[in-house]
Amino acid sequence: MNTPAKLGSYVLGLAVLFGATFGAGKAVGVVGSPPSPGGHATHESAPAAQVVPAGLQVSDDGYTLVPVTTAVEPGKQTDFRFSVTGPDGRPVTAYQVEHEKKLHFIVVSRDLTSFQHLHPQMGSDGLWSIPLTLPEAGAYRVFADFRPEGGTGLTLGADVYAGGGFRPKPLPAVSRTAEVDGYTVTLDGDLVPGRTSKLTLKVSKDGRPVTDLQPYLAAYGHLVALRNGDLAYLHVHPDGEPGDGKTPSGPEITFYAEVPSGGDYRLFLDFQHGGTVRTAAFTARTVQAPSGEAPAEVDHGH
Ligand SMILES: [Cu+2]
Repeated sequence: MNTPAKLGSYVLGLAVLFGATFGAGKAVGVVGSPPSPGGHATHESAPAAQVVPAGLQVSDDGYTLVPVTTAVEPGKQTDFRFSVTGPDGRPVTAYQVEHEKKLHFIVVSRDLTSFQHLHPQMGSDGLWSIPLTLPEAGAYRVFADFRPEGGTGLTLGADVYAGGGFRPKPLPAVSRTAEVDGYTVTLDGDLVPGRTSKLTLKVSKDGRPVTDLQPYLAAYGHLVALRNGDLAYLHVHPDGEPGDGKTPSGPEITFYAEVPSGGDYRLFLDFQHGGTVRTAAFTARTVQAPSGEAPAEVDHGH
């Protein structure tokens, strides 16, 4: 697949991600079809909110996330196991590799203050396992983001509990700056419900822009957006990829994202520098586009 076409389907995928792509079988034909010029023009009058966003269901399109481990002790590493059963009721063993992995596993506390992006190992029987530590007592949401061989991409979610006294934390304040391990990441751009929004994340360290980000899972950054309130899931990928001759290795990473409704979202950016993957987290509040303003221009060009 050439780059523009690939990017085009990402962008198109985003348009419907919170709509139907990763959720319902009905949208299958949409995925991977060539992007129409202007991307989201058709979307303007039909916000994606009518369809169930990804990650809210434990079972969709015949596939079910089946946690074998459902309760763990906080602060203690557990061998967390699960499977994904297919339409025949049996564990799925054939997956398509997406971003270098067959399955991406995201673990988030329900109060959105803890985030882990993991890559479990699958046995030949379709049983997945991953060493997992849930930092504190509470309710967690686990997401399996995958594409069964020959099928469409799905994100299924299930609740997992760490027993004990639970002290929920308030949603961190809205901020355009996040600090992690001496790195500062700033967020530019606004989330606009029903529209494609360009988000630019800029990484610096000790006041200097970082220009030698390392590819991580075939990208300079991975962004997961979760809606406050129900943890609806949006996995967004950056514009361009390492080695395509036009995507810089920092300090800026550009993403296109579309959120289905107004409100607060928690954004988690994974980036790699100096051999370590770190996560910068932001709380972002959507803004309403001024009426009559055209949707964000998506650059599929090149
Ligand atoms: Cu992943």
